[in-house]
Amino acid sequence: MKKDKQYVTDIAAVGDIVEFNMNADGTGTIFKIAERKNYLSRKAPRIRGASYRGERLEQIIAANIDLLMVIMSIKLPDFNNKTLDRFLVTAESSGIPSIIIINKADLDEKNEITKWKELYEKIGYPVIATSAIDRTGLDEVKSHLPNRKTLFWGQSGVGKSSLLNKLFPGLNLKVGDISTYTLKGKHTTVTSHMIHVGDNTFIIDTPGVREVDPYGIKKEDLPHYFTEFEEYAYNCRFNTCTHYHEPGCAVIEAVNSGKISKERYNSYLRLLDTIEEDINF
Ligand SMILES: Nc1nc2c(ncn2[C@@H]2O[C@H](COP(=O)(O)OP(=O)(O)OP(=O)(O)O)[C@@H](O)[C@H]2O)c(=O)[nH]1
Ligand SMILES: [Mg+2]
Ligand SMILES: [Zn+2]
Repeated sequence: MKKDKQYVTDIAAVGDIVEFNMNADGTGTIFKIAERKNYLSRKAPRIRGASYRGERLEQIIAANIDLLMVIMSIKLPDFNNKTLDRFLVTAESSGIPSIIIINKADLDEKNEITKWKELYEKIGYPVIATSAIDRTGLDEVKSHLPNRKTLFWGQSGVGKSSLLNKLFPGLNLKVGDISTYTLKGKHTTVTSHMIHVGDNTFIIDTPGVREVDPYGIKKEDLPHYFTEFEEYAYNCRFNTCTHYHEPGCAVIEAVNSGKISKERYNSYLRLLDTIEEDINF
């Protein structure tokens, strides 16, 4: 199996359904991985200090997922919509539905969550403001979980483990100390865990990521993963339009008239740029 899969960092991932043999010493040996209904992945992070600039491997985050909860925080670390869009594009490209959680609502003194909630709900993503401190939004989060395998994913320090501990007392997941967010690169959760929390109900806590570079997305496919572009893209003069500089671009027109948000369009351009530099294809 190791010989077959040279382009991924791990052969099996959390969420996989596997067949294995028990060994005499109590360990197991996987000999078969069932076909995945879906999986979420990204480009494996660059190794710091490495001079090698070749192809980056695919890192599987989880397999067979019913729902992705993208966890962001409004402060500590600051909310960054470009980061959020990278998570959403990754999920769209895998056909996995997403819900956005904006945590640390207790720190939202300037009421910034409202603007982002409006923007993303208009596109069609449910947004839940939460706080692991004062329990805002926890019931709403919980209402989405039954009969599903839900992945909690996001940057380090946003509060994934804290929220799960509050949702399911007794989990006792390790939570970062109060200064976690300032110590760049400190990751409290270090491996992914799937936990059975109810009848046919599973949650997966994951280690925070610093950045998400979607794996295997082609330039011409990127617009499909910004789902609100679709209805306008249909009217672009060229059907190969990348909505960047082409004349007669209906997406750019929609941005100018405020039908598509500038924030989302700028995210799109940034990602398009990243893909162009890519040497994966
Ligand atoms: N003010 C505030 N702090 C929070 C909230 N949720 C979590 N925190 C704090 O944020 C820090 C990081 O929380 P964690 O739950 O460890 O974050 P994580 O997303 O699991 O981080 P990794 O495991 O590194 O990916 C801790 O100090 C928590 O106490 C919240 O709703 N409000
Ligand atoms: Mg954690
Ligand atoms: Zn266009």
